[in-house]
Amino acid sequence: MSNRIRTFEEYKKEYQFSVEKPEEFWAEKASHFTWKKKWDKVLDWNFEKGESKWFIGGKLNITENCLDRHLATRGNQVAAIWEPNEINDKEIKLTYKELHSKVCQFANVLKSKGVKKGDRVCLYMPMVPELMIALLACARIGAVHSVVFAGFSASALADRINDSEMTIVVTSDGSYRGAKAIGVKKIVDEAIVNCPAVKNVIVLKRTGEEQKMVAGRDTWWHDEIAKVNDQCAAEEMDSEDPLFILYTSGSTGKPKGVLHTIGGYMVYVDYSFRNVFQTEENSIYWCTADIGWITGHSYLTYGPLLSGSTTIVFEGVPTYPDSGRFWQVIDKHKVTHFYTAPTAIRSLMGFGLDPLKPYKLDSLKVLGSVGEPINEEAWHWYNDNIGKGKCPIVDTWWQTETGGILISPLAGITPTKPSYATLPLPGVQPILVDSEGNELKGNGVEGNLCIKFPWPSIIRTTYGDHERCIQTYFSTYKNMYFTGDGCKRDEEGYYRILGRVDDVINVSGHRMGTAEVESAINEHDFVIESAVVGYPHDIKGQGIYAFVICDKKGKTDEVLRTEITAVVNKIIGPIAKPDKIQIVSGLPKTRSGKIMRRILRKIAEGDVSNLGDTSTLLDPAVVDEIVNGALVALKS
Ligand code: 7RM
Repeated sequence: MSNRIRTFEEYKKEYQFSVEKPEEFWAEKASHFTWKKKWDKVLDWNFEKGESKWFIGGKLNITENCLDRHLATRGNQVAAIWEPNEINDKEIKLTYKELHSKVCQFANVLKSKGVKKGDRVCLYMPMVPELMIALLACARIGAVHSVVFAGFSASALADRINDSEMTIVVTSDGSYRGAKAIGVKKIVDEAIVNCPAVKNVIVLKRTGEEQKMVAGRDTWWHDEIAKVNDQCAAEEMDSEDPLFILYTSGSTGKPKGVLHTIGGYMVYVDYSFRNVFQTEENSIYWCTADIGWITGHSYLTYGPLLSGSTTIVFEGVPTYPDSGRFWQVIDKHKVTHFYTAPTAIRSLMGFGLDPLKPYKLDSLKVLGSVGEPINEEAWHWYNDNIGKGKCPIVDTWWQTETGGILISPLAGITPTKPSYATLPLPGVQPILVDSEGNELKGNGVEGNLCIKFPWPSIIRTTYGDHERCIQTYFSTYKNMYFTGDGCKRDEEGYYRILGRVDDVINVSGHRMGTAEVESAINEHDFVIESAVVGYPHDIKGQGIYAFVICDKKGKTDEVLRTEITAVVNKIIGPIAKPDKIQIVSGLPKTRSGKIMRRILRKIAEGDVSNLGDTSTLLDPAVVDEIVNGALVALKS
């Protein structure tokens, strides 16, 4: 378990070395793994073409590194603990040996369905151990997993299945989340009506709710595993073969399938996990993210398993049966490392300190935050009441596209600073630029955050459309990866992420393109045009504010709002539900027809005193009408 930085001095040395000799640096990190064949060359890259290749010619299987490699030393150690939704239901613990056996078993099921190396497999499942098992089973046989968060609607699921041409879906009958049982399979059924290529659906029994099984297409997980054994050799994969596709929202168009490859992702996720969290033998690590997001891929599944830790898979929600659930789970399993999102912290803060009283929280050593900027108030509450002032907080900045954490403190090793992600990890070269792409040198500057040199888990492509990958990430500023985030480097050289500078909003740590929400709203028959912006929200970080022009046909605003909300639910899912919908008669547009979002953002924020110059608008009067309507909407 070494291979960890242990002092601030060591960090500085390692950082320096990683910039001077990146290839030597990463070759050494990669040498700690099991390779079937060593790489011929560490790195090839060309940002103009949006290309990065790592450990070229290397052959491996990531599951041998997550599982087989540990069997001799920690086969009987618990790899994963599943904590169910119901507080009184029994947890499930899987040792490395057991997880290995279940992964091989399900890998054989996938093979029996004809799934081959390179095929894409859709996983649409709740937080059950079988999701982790299915994910690793794909990697075992060289299939590419694409997990779709089970909160997405049938139409969002169908879009993803079709975009990456998936022919098999693994799902469950239903799921439990808090007091609710949700039908999952029926959403898959609805989606597949529009996915003619899907030939197989494997259904895990979780809720026992009656299912319509389509003959020749749908089979039960438990029937399938009964037919196969648990021996499955790991497929030999190329370092640059795809490992997974994960869809994420951008500022334009439909969500993109971010593609990561095996070797570089493995090396970076393992290195960043060990160093950021500083786990040790016997650590009990809990990341509360859903496996359907990148955090659940990198730091609930791959990172912890690569390093031989014990990782918790939690099925429930923070507020069920009551708002002490997180703290109860921490005490129950003696969690040492706890990684969650600012939105969860802010929402639990709202319940005061009473829910904490029954719990000691004395097993905790390290706290983490991810997904959005953590405001100072939430940082201090987390630090004082959960960490009791003794646990370093790692505020980890990264993205689906970066694969792993790029800017963060190393727990207990490098300094922390409330609301700052602080310093780049070794191997990461951030650069701040102005809107023309000029480097902002020195400290005490603010600009757009780019990365000027590749790291091993950088995005390889957007599935099926490499041009879009180049356009989105590598063309805004020449020879740099553009993150889409604004960032400040303070007088001491610490980085503070300021939020998105593009038309992406971050609602409870979930990324959403305003264009995506608008296009869902526009599906309502009466909607003529819409404009969506984010606005500050006490718990969610950002809320969704939609300005909508409708042909009302006698309907009231209230009715229209309800109907529009239902349409968004249907097209994307509940996570994209607008918090405010204001029906307007016009939108502020320039003479060339561009919506002035800057003005709408200010109105949504409630900052109407200073809307800037509106004289260039086609119809300046529309602004007054929107402002008046907004004052009413904001009070509601
Ligand atoms: C891991 C994840 C990425 C976007 C990113 C930022 C925001 C994430 C932080 C953060 C401030 C953080 N992937 N973001 N972490 N902002 N501080 N520690 O969230 O692809 O879903 O989102 O999230 O804007 O660009 S993501």
